[in-house]
Amino acid sequence: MIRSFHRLLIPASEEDFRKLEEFFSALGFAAGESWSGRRSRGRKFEAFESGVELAMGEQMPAAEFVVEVDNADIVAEAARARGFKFASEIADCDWGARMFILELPAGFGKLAVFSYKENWRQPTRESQLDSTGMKFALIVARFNAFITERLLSGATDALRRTGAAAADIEIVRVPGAFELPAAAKMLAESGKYSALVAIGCVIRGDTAHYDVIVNEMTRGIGEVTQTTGVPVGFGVLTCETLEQAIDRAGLKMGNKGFEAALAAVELAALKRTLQPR
Ligand code: INI
Repeated sequence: MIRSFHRLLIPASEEDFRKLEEFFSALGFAAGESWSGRRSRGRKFEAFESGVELAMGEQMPAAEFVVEVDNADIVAEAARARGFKFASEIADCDWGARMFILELPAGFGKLAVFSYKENWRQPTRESQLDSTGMKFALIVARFNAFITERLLSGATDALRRTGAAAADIEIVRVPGAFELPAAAKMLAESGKYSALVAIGCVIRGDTAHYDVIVNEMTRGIGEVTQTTGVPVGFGVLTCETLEQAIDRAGLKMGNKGFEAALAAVELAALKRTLQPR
């Protein structure tokens, strides 16, 4: 059984040894075993996965050493800041990576550093924010209309910007946040909509039963998605003060209605990819 595999470099001077130590440490190799005898010493640098790699074909890196990192652009910047010598600048490769090549100190050859632009080892499903052809219902609480109307504008804006037609966006009004789950359930069960967005605003100062309303409404809205399979974007502000609500309805902290509509589009798009028509 093989215990370890290392490429042995024997620098001609202490100074070269030091330069190489600094080079490999700066690139992010983990410190390995160090050893010293009466007339010799050594130090290992480790990488998570290492060994021998065989390759052939075009566009292979012209380097004796090849290192894969998480983000080659960040490592290239760090290498430049330390004055390392580049044999070739960072650039896209036709095999889907970003790569640059460094000259090793003390004439030990070249080291290619690359990162993949996409994580092909761990494919990820990410839906496009495309609502073209989808149908939506936006359920809006009248309570705190000063805020909820702004959230509604944000939500409509998000749907239109992602491709939904104005005629495919229906607006349904309810008295307060407490009524959102029941209305969402009826609309979801109608089977007419790709997704819904629930819009409301509950302010602690306005209600002695804030926690009751918030808990019931949040649980109810979550349950609609889970029981009907129709995504419901959660565009309800639950705030301590009116000022916090204003900030989240289009001022300093964005627009919760816009965010909720994008989330609904993303889930509806995901559903579309999961369910063949
Ligand atoms: N409804 C809200 O949407 N926000 C509030 O802050 C609020 N407060 O303060 O009470 C509120 N109450 C009304 C509630 O949602 C119901 O509409 C009402 O209780 C009738 O069922």
